[in-house]
Amino acid sequence: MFKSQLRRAALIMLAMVYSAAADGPAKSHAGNWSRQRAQRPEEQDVRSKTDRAAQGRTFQPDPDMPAFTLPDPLLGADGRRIGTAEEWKTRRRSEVMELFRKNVYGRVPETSYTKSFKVIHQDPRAMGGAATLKQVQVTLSRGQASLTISVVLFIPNRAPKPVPAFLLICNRGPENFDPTRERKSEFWPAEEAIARGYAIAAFHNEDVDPDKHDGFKDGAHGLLDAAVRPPDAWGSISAWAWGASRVMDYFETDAGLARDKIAVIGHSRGGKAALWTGAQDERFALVVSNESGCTGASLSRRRFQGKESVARINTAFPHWFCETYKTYNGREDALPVDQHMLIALIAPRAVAVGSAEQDLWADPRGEFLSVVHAGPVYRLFGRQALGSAAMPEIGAALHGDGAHYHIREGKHDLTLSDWQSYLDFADKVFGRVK
Ligand code: GTR
Repeated sequence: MFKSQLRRAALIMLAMVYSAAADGPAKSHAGNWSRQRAQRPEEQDVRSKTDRAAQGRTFQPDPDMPAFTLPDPLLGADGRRIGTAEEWKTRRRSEVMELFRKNVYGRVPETSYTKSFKVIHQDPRAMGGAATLKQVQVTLSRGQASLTISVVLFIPNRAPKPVPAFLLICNRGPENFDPTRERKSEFWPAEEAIARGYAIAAFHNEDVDPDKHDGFKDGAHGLLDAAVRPPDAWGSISAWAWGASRVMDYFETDAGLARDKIAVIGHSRGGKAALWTGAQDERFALVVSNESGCTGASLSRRRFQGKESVARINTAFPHWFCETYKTYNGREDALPVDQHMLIALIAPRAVAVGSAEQDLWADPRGEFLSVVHAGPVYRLFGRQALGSAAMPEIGAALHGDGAHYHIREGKHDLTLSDWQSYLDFADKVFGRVK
């Protein structure tokens, strides 16, 4: 036991030296996943299991793939380079946003609608007195038509208000965010968040737009679309992101929540939506993508066998993105953006990306490299982002200045250990630990 701890400490030090060497005097460090906060035994169980199996292992080398060049986030459409945060904010950011709207996620129609919030159930003694439960209906209406997003929200009772909060765009069934807590799911570990002083909320993505290709008749599209959908009309990922922003509209009215400390999180297709939410809606202070893969955090230009491609995602899920995106099927190099530019749109706010070792479909290294290549935009704001160009070892995390990355062993999923890693980073982002 003692021996293995020593070995781990040596590896952590090595990784720290390596990451510093790779990218200057960054504040990031590997291995803190297992080093920090040893106080809760149930957490240690999860972490030590991961660490035991993975100790010292790094992610596998890249398979063969065609060479590629990433578009430069700092090169403006007029050919001039962006050199300051001010130039990024006033010139380049909106250009990049527009490229993503036009070519990838589509554009939300400007149709006007009204919104209302209704707390339909409240329990100040939920979770054995640890939390207050609120079930909130966010209703968006246009004429006689409306849609309602059902939000489950727990706010910790024994924490000074207002508290930071996590909002999950839940792409699995609502049983994963059971308000009664009879069913508990690692996908949304509410007790864990509450114990750590965070509010935690979730809504089902299908409340906003059912996840099926029905010709955009139902959900938010049915509510807001014009009779003819242009080639850059929004798809379902964009609709879910829009839904997350409407939940944020409610959060801003809830005095228990710190409106400047709200994180949006999603897994896989929910992670794609979380990134697009955070890119557009600057009210989110932290954006978390768990294994979001293709057209989420991973770089589209990395094309290899076994990884999801633009053609494949557009074929399997023709309703997720705008029509124009399909013109890039098999032509990733022609895209005017790549996904590092999506991460860059979040700068200088905090971003966290997590991968799983066996989730090759999502391309873990491609997810890591997106964060690395968003670095130049973070640096305009004086932030280091990850501060390392080397992937952490399996089971470890890099908590940089503005950005986080971890890779754990195992398969495609959002697990308690992923959440613990994001909560650790949130503690840092929100100034809860040094
Ligand atoms: C897959 C899809 C991925 C990812 C995943 C999920 O089938 O190819 O892009 O979104 O579903 O959402 O679990």
